[in-house]
Amino acid sequence: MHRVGNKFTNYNNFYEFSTNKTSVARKAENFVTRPWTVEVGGLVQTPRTFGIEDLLKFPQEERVYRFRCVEGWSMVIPWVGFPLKTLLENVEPLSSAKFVTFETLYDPKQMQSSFYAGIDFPYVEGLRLDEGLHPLTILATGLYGKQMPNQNGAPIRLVVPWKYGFKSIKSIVKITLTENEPPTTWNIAAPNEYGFYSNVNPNVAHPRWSQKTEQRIGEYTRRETLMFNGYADEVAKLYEGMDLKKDF
Ligand SMILES: Nc1nc2c(c(=O)[nH]1)N[C@H]1C(S)=C(S)[C@@H](COP(=O)(O)O)O[C@H]1N2
Ligand SMILES: [Mo]
Repeated sequence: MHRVGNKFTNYNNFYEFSTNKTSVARKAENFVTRPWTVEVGGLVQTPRTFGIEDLLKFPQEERVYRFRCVEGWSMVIPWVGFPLKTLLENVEPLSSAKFVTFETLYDPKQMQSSFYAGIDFPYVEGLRLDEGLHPLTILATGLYGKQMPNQNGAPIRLVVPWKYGFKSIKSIVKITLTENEPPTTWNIAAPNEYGFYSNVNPNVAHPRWSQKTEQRIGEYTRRETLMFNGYADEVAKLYEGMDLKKDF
């Protein structure tokens, strides 16, 4: 298949394939994403395993979002997908569910496993349930009007535009609702560097660099990083009463 090839889709973080951003697309070229299922369960009324074809039947919409990696680079990406809320309502969360957790496929036969990426696999992520139900949170099945390229997390990945990119977990096979805050991959690897919330926040420096500015890929000067990546009007209320310097 023709590979979508431009600087936006060939500059990736997908450590299962490579820790070198410009090698991911080539290493993921033969990644098999059909058939594909996503098992949705845990604290829900009606656990269900969806085939990717079922998920593609949810009404798909285009969402143009800013995307900010914790490393200090950013992009603007036209995603195609649907609100995570649509999927979660379908399985009817129980009132005891407080968090939603996600897991990426880990298949060492397809994913290069001969190097140590510095993180454990399968890659896992999580959100508080109200974050997961927020209308800006989507499951993306494509970008630039095309089906999701392998390197960007085919066939379905999470996109949470007000959080650092590592929360936007790729190639999801499992979604589980839980009562307790779940472990997350980067928090396990370096808890003092990557918190559970990881909201884009120019006022909280990474221990090794400032987060006040960012390099938009393709531009020549750095931009100021915006609180909640520019989505404060929509999401700040989710964090009222929290100390975002402590609960980062
Ligand atoms: N499974 C998995 N998901 C992942 C990652 C990863 O290594 N593995 N990297 C994360 C990071 S750090 C970023 S910045 C984004 C990058 O997404 P993109 O390559 O589509 O721009 O994916 C996130 N999701
Ligand atoms: Mo990232």
